[in-house]
Amino acid sequence: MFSAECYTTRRQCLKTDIESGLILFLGNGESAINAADNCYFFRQDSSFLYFWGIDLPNLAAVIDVDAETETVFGDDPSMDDMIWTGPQPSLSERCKELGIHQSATFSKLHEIVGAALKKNRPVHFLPPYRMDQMMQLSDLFCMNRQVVAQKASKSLIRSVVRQRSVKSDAELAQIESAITINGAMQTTAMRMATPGRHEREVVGAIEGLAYGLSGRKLPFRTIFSIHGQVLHNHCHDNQMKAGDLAICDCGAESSMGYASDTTRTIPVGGRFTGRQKDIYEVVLGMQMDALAAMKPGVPFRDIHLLAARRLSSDFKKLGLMHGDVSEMVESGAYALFFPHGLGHMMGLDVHDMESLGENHVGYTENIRRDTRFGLNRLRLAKPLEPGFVVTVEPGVYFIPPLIRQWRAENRFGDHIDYRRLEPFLDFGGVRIEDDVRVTSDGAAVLGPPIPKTVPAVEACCNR
Ligand SMILES: [Mn+2]
Repeated sequence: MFSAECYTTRRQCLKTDIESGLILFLGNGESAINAADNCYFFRQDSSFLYFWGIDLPNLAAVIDVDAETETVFGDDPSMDDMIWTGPQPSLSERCKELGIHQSATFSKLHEIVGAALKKNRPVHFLPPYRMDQMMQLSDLFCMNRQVVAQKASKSLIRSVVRQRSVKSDAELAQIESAITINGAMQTTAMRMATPGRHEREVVGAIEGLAYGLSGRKLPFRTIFSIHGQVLHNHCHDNQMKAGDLAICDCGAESSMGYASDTTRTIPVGGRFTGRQKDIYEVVLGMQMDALAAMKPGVPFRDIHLLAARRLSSDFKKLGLMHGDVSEMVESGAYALFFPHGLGHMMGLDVHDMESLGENHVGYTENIRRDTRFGLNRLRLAKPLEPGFVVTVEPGVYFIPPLIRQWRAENRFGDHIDYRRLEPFLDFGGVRIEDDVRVTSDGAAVLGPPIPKTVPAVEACCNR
């Protein structure tokens, strides 16, 4: 954990923004797999972790802005618990380490919240995303689950987003440590992507590596697939053969729960074919153009469109698209090959703060979500600020059902040469992703470099 002062300062900023009433945080509980005592790996709620620093289940916390008190609610382990879990420090001891002066049993939470509601004092809380949180809120507010979920506080969301969006040096160090692990995962995948192996052997090895290095589970499910055109492909049963192209999109968590999220595209057998190299260079060019243009004040939507422009002009050179490049971008014709957003914020969550609402995190009053296919999936569109950490993950995919549908409608027939796409129907996809920090005058890829150019990836595969 960070210093007590760090958490105290973060909570102080909330109090300044919120001005009056209670601010309620619900930590995560354990989550049963198939019986109450057999649980998934525990993951604390990221905002709870950010403001309170306690990585344990079944806690809640309240800031009383008017009385200037901060209290964590939870129950100390009983002797019966300790037989199974071993001796644990008491909640009040943990709180003291973190600069929190008050703790109370969990049942006390009902009294505190109930008393505030009776006096019509505002009680601010973040949107619930787990059923147990919804039920707790429903109990505390004596309201139906759906009704109470809609009462999440917009001003609290705004305040939390403002703070969590800008990463401190200590947070950047955590993210870089997660990327260091991620680099080992990627280079291991490159070396293991050999003909005859099953995808799951690679996945098992790199996920084990992550756990061994950080002692934490993954920030999201690994994608490792020779069918990269299926964007979130979680099937790992294919046997790889020479000439396949495998997309490896994976991440690790740092010791304090910060995420990394990188993607590399790997030639099975260690050599890209000529055609694979052509498409790979397009995607690399998209990423390079994006990285060069990122700086404070520039809307990330413009960076997305810049990548789309590079795709369009390169595809024109390859003879797969025709016409005016600006029109290909403006019309959305490019999105046949790049149907997702260029990136997202990253921090304690891989899609940082997504539980607070994507539009609250990535959009503003002035920059609203675009409805065009492709752009409508962009998670982050607003102007960049120094200290933002975002992923930059352009991709090019040949998605057979989508190509067939657009071809049948002759959609963007002026721009897309469907006849010349025919040989690419079995191509798969290419994605390249790095985690990037916005600096005072530009942007910098975080962490130690992971092989990325065609020669560097081939060299690593053959090491
Ligand atoms: Mn990503």
